[in-house]
Amino acid sequence: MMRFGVCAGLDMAEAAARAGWDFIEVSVGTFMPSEPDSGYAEVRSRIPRLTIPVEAANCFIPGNLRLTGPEVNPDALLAYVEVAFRRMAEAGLKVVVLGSGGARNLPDGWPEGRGLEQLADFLRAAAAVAHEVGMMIAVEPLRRTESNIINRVADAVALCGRVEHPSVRPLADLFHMAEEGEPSASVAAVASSLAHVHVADSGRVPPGRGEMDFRSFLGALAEGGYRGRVSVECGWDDFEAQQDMALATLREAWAAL
Ligand code: LER
Ligand code: MN
Repeated sequence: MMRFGVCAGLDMAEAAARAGWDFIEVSVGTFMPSEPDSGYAEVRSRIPRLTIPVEAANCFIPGNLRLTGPEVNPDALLAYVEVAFRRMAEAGLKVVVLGSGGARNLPDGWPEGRGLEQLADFLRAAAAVAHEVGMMIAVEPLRRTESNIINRVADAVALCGRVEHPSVRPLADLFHMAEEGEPSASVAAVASSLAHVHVADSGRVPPGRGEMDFRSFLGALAEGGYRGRVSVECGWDDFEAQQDMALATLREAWAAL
């Protein structure tokens, strides 16, 4: 069964619960990994009281903690990752998304091969922590305007192949696929290996407001063996007013398969 969720801050969680989403996806910053436990205490106490589970988080690594280039600091990264995973796992999360275009962007002139090696090294270290707490890391291809490395689903598949750890698997974001000219049906070939999926309607508007053929995308995922989480990640003019149609659009597309 697919689980349909929505990217939303904790302040939007109860509205998302009322609309009937299966889960929400917050940003890793919600867990304040650079802050001591005392600074995180208030947020920590809010999460168990929500009436919707928080199952995923994106924006894993902030832009100031470099993942590639000459300024990578493995100790600082590991310290951040350890706190993030401890707090996310305690809150019940299952998957964290490494988009993090700012942190992973190759500096001018930095060879792509070295950047990939640095990303693989980081992912191996982070995977060990993820594995300990029973979470997955989803490697997200981002359109070229947001990242100059890992732009296509095949790039994420290749990087995960290089890391070779069961806790690190690729993500497919329908918006980035469309921006990079990847046909939505192409996801079928890798669907069974995916850790997570993001969707939006064309132009990153809420599902139901654009031209996207969700039936064909969800059909390709299902055909390829994916049965997991699908998060809506889009811009909202009015979250409360638009989310019912967004969720209904996905559920109807899935039911029509
Ligand atoms: C992150 O999941 C993503 O898709 C980025 O485009 C967010 O800006
Ligand atoms: Mn995304």
